[in-house]
Amino acid sequence: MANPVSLAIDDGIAVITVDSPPVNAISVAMRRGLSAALSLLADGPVPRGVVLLCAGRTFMAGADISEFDSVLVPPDLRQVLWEFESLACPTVVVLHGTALGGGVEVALAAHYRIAERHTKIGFPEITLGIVPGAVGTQRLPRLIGAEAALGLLLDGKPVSAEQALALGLVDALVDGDLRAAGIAFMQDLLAAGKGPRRTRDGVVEPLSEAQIGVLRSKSARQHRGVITAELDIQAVRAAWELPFEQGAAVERVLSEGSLLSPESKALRHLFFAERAVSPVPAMGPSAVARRVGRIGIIGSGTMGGGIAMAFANAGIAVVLLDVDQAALDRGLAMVRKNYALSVKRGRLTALAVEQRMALISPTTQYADLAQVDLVIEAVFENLALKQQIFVQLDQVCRPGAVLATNTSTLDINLIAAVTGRPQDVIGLHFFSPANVMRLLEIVRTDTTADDVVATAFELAKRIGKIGVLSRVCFGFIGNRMMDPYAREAERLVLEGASPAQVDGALEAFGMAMGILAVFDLAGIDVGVKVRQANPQQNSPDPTFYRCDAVLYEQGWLGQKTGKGYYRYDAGSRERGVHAEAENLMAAEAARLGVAQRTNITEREITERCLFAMINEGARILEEGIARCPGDIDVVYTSGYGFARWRGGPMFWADQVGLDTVLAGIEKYGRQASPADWEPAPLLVRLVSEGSTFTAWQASRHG
Ligand code: T1G
Repeated sequence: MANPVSLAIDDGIAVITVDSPPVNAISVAMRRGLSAALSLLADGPVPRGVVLLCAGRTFMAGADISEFDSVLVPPDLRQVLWEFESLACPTVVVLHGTALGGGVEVALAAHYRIAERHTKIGFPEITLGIVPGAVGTQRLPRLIGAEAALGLLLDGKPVSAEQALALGLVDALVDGDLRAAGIAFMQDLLAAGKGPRRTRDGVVEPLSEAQIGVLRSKSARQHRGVITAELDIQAVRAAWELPFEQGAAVERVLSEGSLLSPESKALRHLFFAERAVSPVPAMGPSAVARRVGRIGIIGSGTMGGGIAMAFANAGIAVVLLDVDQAALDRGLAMVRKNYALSVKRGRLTALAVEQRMALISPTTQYADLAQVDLVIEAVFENLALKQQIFVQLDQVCRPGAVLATNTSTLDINLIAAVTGRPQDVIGLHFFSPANVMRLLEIVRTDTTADDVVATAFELAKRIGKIGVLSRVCFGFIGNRMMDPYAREAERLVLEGASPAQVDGALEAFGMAMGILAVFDLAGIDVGVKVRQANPQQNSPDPTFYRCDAVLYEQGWLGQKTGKGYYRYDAGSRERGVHAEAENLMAAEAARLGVAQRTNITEREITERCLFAMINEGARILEEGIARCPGDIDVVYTSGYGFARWRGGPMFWADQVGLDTVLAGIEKYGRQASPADWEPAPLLVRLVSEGSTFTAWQASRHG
């Protein structure tokens, strides 16, 4: 293991440089290197001062997360930092890039801190379900006060260098050569006769319960269902209730416990799954992204308008095409209205809105798409119409332009086939509202070229989205797995559960919104029309989506009509009981011979919905629609409101045990609708091998 830490003496000042690309994560090698450097300094002649900085694009971005699953190898960072803080000469840390988590804890143990002007500084541990573990919860409140400290820990987002300066987290901002700036700062300290200034010697003013309450409720809104916030509060409380070393011992227990929690395992799984979504590195030299300067969008409805905003927000020019001026005017008015809302909420300035609107050029002429580098078709779901559009695109777009469709159900192979350049055709499935939702399904056809896939992934990153690769099938990854999940939710209503009971169980599990409430929000007609247009996808079971059908027949289309699974007062999104609908659905159950039960439990609801979803996930994996279980988890947590602290459906299935999932599938299949409960062959096989989705994935790559 190469030593990433080097030590040099410059004019009597010791300079410790850490160099461990890509992000200087604090690994065992780094802890060893730091410890060795500190021993040299402690044992040898005392330098006048110590400067610590990092090479590369950033200061330490925290502890090495990949080491968290194994027993931590000594030396312990806490001990290293104790020694660092104990040095007899003054010490300064120079921050740059993204100084995060354990990296900031290193800085807190220095006597002084300076930061390059563009540095971001923060504690993202809460997003990983971890309490900081290198005594940050004790030093930070001593440095900046308990309220500001808890604010940073519970928020999880980094602050700017200027904010850090205002908080007293850093002492000065610097520019240019970091090493020179560190040495200059140290020389000024020495000239002014300043010596060591140990954070651990500070005192902490206690917070009132009311102050804690405010921080707690803010965090609860931000990190729903996550227990780490409460643990952070306990740790910081120890900072004012106990002496430093005892407080550090409290933090240690809380931090080590948090590492073992299911919540943290799930969040760490997602950290790596989100960084592994791109298939491009494995594709080799054929996958160099094409250059994309300007893009075209066809259709200025809700979807097209939202997509246009997503690009304009990233500073990318858009040509927005619709059939006539009236449609364009409506579309642009909607975009403007959405931006106005952001201005009202203080998220955007009026000037920024004008700059973004100026990036969107409306047109009714296909000829105006001649010079764009990528086009996204976002008209309504009709194969013939989309094919006709692609024929036109083939005629007007320049050679090498990427031609994308935002379809959510259609066979993109059939769209690609009408062009003379099927290798340039790809699916870019955005989620509504497209300017907000993070997920982008990138759908590769049988003929899409590698560099077109690479272009899509690069573009996703540029507009702040997380791209996940899917192959072509009905509904791709997300909607295809959603279908059996929703099928069970609404079948449970047919069997006697109330919509509130079904949604309540799903929300208690951790879904952002119960699926029946989602249907009301999206419009009951949307799903009904998709099923009417694709009868081959429907289950032969007579109870299949009958509740939706009942609502549709009555014209109860959800929020837009004030009635659906729930009843809504005018202008309100609050769900009320829609007794009339529940009665009609009970009558439908009677007609179908489905006995309504009063003994449906929360457990049955979550198991039926989630096990059905996981079963479909197993099929999707086996068919190669999704590359890996982690990709499915990213789709669900970033596009479908699946609780991050559950890790996504496939990770959750592994935690529950695939044998339990399979036993449930078999049990519910015996209970009713056996045609819909056929276990996926992959699931059966993994259970027979005592395996998991994670192990299956590892075996394919190991
Ligand atoms: N550990 C291990 N690997 C990491 C890592 C980390 N902390 N941070 C990044 N990587 C890898 C990442 O997997 C990817 O690898 C590559 O670096 C580039 O990352 C003791 C308990 C720093 C803002 O949570 O937020 O400190 O895919 O693609 O967009 O109390 O990475 O190339 O193989 O994301 O420029 C707290 C997590 C840890 C920071 C850079 N720290 N990292 O973003 O690049 S807990 C974090 C980030 C802790 C202490 C506790 C971002 C970034 P590969 P990237 P990027």
